[in-house]
Amino acid sequence: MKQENNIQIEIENNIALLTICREKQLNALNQSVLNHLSITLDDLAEDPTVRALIITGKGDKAFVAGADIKEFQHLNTQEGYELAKNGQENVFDKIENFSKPIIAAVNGYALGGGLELAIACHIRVASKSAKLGFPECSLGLIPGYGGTQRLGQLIGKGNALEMILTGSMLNVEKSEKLGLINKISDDKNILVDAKKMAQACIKNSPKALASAIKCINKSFHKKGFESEKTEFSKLFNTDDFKEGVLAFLEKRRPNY
Ligand code: CO8
Repeated sequence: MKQENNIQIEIENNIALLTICREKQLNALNQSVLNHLSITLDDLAEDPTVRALIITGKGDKAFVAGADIKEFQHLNTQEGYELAKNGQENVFDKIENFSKPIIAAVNGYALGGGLELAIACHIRVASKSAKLGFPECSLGLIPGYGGTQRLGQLIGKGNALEMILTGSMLNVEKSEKLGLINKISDDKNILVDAKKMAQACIKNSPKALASAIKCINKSFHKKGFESEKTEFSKLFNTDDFKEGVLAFLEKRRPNY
């Protein structure tokens, strides 16, 4: 096992387990985590002993509770655009297009950027106590790591609109019914079940898996991703965003 800058990596039986380790911040994604996730993905892509990946969060409370709000609270439009662009290109798109199966083991809150991370993965196993949602509009924002695009692909336009516009958190039963997750697992078995899912994939031909991922991804249009970056970054220059983030930090409801 090795740990580098908030990412713990364990490789066993051809499966790499990546654990995001910022437990006190509910594993919120800061730039350091995203940079190291990007480098780790590049390394594992080249490692012939690794045939599938699992991504999870440290502890039993959160998978990932979103992008790190404290880190982006003072950004302007241009900086917000760059942040979304770098994240999309270096992590989220890389995961979606990874040539080996990537399974999200959703072991608690998967919110905002955390749910975007889970839905960029190829398959999702979630523990019974997990909660999934896109609270960005409550912060005066929208999802900026591909969530406005990938969510509708998974659960359909109507359900995606309801989830993002209401910002409601879903339990796993509802999430499974919508197709947002593939499997529900007992909390204590989540990694066992994620590994079983990975094993079910890697008994198959690696070349065929890579081709299947490529072709399935090709069938979805990508033109909305650019609009997401533009709209997301414009919101950084609004009073609503300032109020939304301040309200979160002051642990109160925003007043729009
Ligand atoms: N960012 C930074 N810190 C966080 C985050 C986060 N997303 N989530 C939780 N934390 C911190 C809290 O501030 C708190 O820190 P402290 O102890 O210093 O006050 C600690 O984690 C524990 O959290 P809580 O005390 O709030 O724990 P609760 O059990 O009371 O509540 C919740 C748990 C419901 C998960 C609550 O923490 C919460 O609502 N978190 C924020 C969820 C959220 O809004 N996520 C979306 C963020 S926006 C986003 O992801 C945009 C994605 C696109 C970005 C693209 C480029 C930037």
